[in-house]
Amino acid sequence: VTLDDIVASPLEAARPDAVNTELLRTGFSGFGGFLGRLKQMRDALADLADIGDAAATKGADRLVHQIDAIEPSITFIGQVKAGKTSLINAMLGWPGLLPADVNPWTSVVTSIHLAPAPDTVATGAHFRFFDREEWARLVEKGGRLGELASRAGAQEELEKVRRQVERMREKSQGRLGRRFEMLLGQDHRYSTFDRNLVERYVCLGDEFEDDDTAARFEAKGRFADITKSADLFIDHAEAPLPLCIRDTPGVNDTFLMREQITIGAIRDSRLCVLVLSAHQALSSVDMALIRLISNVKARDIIIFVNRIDELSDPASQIGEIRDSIRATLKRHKAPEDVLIHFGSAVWGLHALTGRVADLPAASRAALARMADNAARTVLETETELAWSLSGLPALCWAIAERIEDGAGREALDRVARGAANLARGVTATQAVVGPSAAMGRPLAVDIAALQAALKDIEARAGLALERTFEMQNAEFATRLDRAHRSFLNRATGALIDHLEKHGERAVWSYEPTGLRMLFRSTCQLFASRVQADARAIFAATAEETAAAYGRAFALSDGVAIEAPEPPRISPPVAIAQTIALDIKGTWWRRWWLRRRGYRAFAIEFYQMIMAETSPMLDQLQQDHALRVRDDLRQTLNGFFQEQWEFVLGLAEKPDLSSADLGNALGLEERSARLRRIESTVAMIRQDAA
Ligand SMILES: Nc1nc2c(ncn2[C@@H]2O[C@H](COP(=O)(O)OP(=O)(O)OP(=O)(O)O)[C@@H](O)[C@H]2O)c(=O)[nH]1
Ligand SMILES: [Mg+2]
Repeated sequence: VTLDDIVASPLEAARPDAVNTELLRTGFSGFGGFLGRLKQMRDALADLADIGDAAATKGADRLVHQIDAIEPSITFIGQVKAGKTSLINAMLGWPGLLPADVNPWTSVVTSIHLAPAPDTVATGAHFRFFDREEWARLVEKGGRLGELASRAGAQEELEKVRRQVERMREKSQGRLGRRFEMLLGQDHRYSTFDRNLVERYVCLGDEFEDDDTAARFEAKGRFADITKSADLFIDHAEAPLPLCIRDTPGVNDTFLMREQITIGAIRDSRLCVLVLSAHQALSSVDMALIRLISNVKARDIIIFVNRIDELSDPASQIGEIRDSIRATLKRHKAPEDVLIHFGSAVWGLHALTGRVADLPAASRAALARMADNAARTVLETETELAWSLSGLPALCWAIAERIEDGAGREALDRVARGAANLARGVTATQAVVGPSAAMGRPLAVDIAALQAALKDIEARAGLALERTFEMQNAEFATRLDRAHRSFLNRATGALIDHLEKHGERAVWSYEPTGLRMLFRSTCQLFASRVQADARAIFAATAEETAAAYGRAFALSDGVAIEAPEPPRISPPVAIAQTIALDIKGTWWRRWWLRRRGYRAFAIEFYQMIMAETSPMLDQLQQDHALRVRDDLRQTLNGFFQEQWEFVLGLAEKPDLSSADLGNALGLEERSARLRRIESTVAMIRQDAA
């Protein structure tokens, strides 16, 4: 069997024709305002490239690339079977795009990259497998749950996890045969995909007892156990701009094996849609979800309560569900003022395909009852009504709004700052080049001195940033450590207190919420200090750079240079990972009953919690802090890249040619255009602010 045999011939590489694209557009039209601003920005840049010299054109090109690269991402997380995958299919107007069914359950973070295009077609897929080391870690330790059980000394639990993992391993080795070992660490790329292909890589699905080899190769989920990530690429006719939509496994994933991966997916997306099931809302088993969203800002979460078609009377029950969700969030100190939307992926999919009449009777009745309640101002068809009540257009609008004033605004602002600097550079060049050209004199700027000055500023700015970061980071480490110790002492103290009051027989448990809150506020403090320091350094850098230009050009009013905005610091989602104290399972009881004597309890408890929480601490000090440092460096480098483009551009014209002279003669007209561009850029920035 070769790889080609494994790849089924594409069945549905293009979207089914029957989809009502008008409905889809109503959802995506929410992006109108943001798109308008992107277009203004592009126009201003085109104009700037037109007026300026080669260096300005290069700078404008770079900024246009930055606009092209804006790909806001949205991660869907939520309860198992809440309908995450179905919602994504409905939002993209492509029923059956991702396998959503009773059986195939998503086991891999799947990123769908949408690119606006005339037609909607699948244009590529990229699947990565775990490497040998990652796989060994999963299997040996059985993921987090196994690690945790082994640390707690819960032998029986550990055995159970081991057996389960062993079975899983045998299963996947059986599925993949001799090629199993070979596949680890590899990746598979395809120039298109269909549902069958995706199923093989991302859905665990049912086990199959079949011995038939052919059936085994055809079976879904063949690679799912060892797939680490999936990226799917789609040209999309209604997509208003490039978007990345991430589907994730339900959070109570077996053995918490992939918890880290889901946490990573949330960190990489600014915006999260938390999908809940209407008849489950937020139940007590969803602490892991609550932990996850607790570390994200309320503005960056949208809750979508799906499956309202299964409620007997959605119109009246929705209010109760909303209240209960808010109460739960409040009780667990999670952000309360989160936007909550309601809807049904099933209604959405039926509306899109014009099959509302085929809905099950109960579902259709619920739709009718809800429609009676909704204020209907215009006569809508049943299809339009179902689409509207599916909550999908409203969800799209909410997503668009959050992107427009969140990640999108930041990306656009970065471009606008670059454009403002570019425009000022062009102005400054003209102020110098113009008059000297008119007088037939060579450019009277000491380029070498200017370059030396810029080099000096760059070196000192880099050093200042590095030093400040080191200082804040050391402080951060100390504070984290202090928080960690104080939690450990408090928890152990509480344990001893319990033992003294109630003796050893009464099982006790301790909430780790306090630790997370301590860590979170330490991270917030670190973030705000780093931001403030970086802002000051960037401002001083811009000021010195402006002064250097002023001197070089002998300009009386100098030049104003826009400082870069410090990068956003992503939320420390690592804090959400499950630790032993979160799991109030049987193993805890057994751990408890096996211990004798206060000393044994206290010491072992301290050690276990220490071992459990240390990885979290490491991740904050390593991954989180180093990411912050990289982002800071990158921002500063970007700023200097712009400056060098400008200065090196100047250096390229030591003597003025007649073309420059011609350019210089159009100075008046150019200045007017420049002022227009500058004011457009300023307006975009003001709108954004
Ligand atoms: N009645 C009803 N069923 C739904 C709705 N959304 C999804 N389903 C069904 O619920 C089942 C699970 O849907 P999925 O979209 O796979 O759910 P998921 O959240 O991606 O599930 P996992 O990936 O396993 O966590 C499927 O049979 C869907 O048809 C809905 O709004 N109403
Ligand atoms: Mg799914």
